[in-house]
Amino acid sequence: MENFQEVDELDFENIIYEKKDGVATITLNRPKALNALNTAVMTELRTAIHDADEDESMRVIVITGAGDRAFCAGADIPELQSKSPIEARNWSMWLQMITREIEAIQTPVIAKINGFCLGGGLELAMSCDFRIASDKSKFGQPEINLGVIPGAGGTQRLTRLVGRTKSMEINMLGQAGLIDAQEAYRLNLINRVVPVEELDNAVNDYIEKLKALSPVTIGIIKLAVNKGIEMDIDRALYYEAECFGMAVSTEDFKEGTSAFLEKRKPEFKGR
Ligand code: DAK
Repeated sequence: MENFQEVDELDFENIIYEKKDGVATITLNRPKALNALNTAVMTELRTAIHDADEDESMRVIVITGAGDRAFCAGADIPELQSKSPIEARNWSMWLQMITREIEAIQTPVIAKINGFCLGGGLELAMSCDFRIASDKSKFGQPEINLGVIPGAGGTQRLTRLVGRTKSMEINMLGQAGLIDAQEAYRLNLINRVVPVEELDNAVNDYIEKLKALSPVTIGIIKLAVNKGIEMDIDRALYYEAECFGMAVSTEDFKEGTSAFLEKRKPEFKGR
């Protein structure tokens, strides 16, 4: 879509992008605006995600927020206010496309949530494969307080994750419906909640476990889950069987089964 070209990865101004030991970390870096998402942030985020996914040495992507107050407080409200209805629709479709890309790429993506996770920020986190949060985090879809509705999956992914009862409450009550991390965990919205000082360790724990497994098989599981959930059960099970066949065609399948039979640790190559 026009105006949303990719940027040179070296020119990042709104995110911090680091690649180290197989982990690509993307830090939304507008702490004074609680890391609100504007077009510049999202453009850079998208470029970084693609760079990380195309780099075979990167086994996990972590998305987090700068500072100690927020993962992301949602779409940038001044930018949101400036949009015409057609621009807002295009913007919405573009943001939705990025969340779909996060769901479709092979590399597993962890949202490391360290504070407010609201509106478009929660929508971004919900498109990730794992959500690990500090106990200080707060979650919600406060768009209704602005007279608008979630535009990047808040009414849809939230419903799929927590069910209709709580999705309706969180979406309709807006600011009054914010929930804390314990409640988010109880509702299945996040994978883990830990004291803030243990957040790095909790994320590293997931990273180490993921790095020990086959990246191609992880990618196939992502597709099976994310595509299958939108299908009726017969089609979804058939799709799972197709994915299963694809997994069996990999070198990593031969390695995994051989390692088991030879009573040794597998060495997956991602082939
Ligand atoms: N955008 C821009 N700036 C923001 C912001 C945001 N979403 N949230 C906070 N800030 C800024 C504040 O304006 C303030 O800036 P200064 O006044 O210091 O310059 C600074 O961050 C610190 O915020 P507060 O002073 O308000 O801090 P408090 O601790 O008092 O309150 C809060 C924290 C998170 C409860 C509060 O800041 C807040 O309610 N923020 C707004 C949260 C919100 O409503 N989020 C939803 C935004 S709408 C779409 C796709 C997606 C979406 C919409 C359409 N399509 C593409 C069409 C998504 C929409 C949204 O996410």
